[in-house]
Amino acid sequence: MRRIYAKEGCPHSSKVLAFMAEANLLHDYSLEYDTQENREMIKDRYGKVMFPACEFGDEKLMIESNDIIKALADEHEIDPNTLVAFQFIFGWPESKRHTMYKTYMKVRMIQLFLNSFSRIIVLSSTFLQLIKYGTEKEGSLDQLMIHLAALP
Ligand SMILES: N[C@@H](CCC(=O)N[C@@H](CS)C(=O)NCC(=O)O)C(=O)O
Repeated sequence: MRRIYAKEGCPHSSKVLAFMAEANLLHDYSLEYDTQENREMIKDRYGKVMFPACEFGDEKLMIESNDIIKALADEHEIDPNTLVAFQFIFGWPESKRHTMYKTYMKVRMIQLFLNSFSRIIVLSSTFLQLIKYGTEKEGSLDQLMIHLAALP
């Protein structure tokens, strides 16, 4: 099984792994990490330590993340432009990626806010209805409170 060497927290490694995951190629590869043994092996074969690194056919080691993605895409006849999640995160120039993340986070915050806001509305209107129901039915808020306290 061919090996792909990745380093935790390395954006270039993440890019290759995101491509491989969405292209469904990860199961064809053994995923290796930044260990002392692997560092020495990469240095022996390539001359310097660099992640990501990917083995190809004749035990050749490919180092540049974009070259790895292109080689894998060609080999498996995959067009990286058709991979939606991969493009969403990595299909931007490096300089734009940060702005894109910030915009995404803002949208996410608004979504979360609206979500909790609507929950509060639903909860308070339910509570108001309960109070209304209680006062109409039992005639007093105290009665309702006793009922609510007795609920399991
Ligand atoms: N141009 C390379 C850059 C790769 C790179 O800079 N990798 C860093 C980690 S993010 C690395 O391996 N540095 C050497 C080390 O960690 O020992 C690519 O896109 O693959």
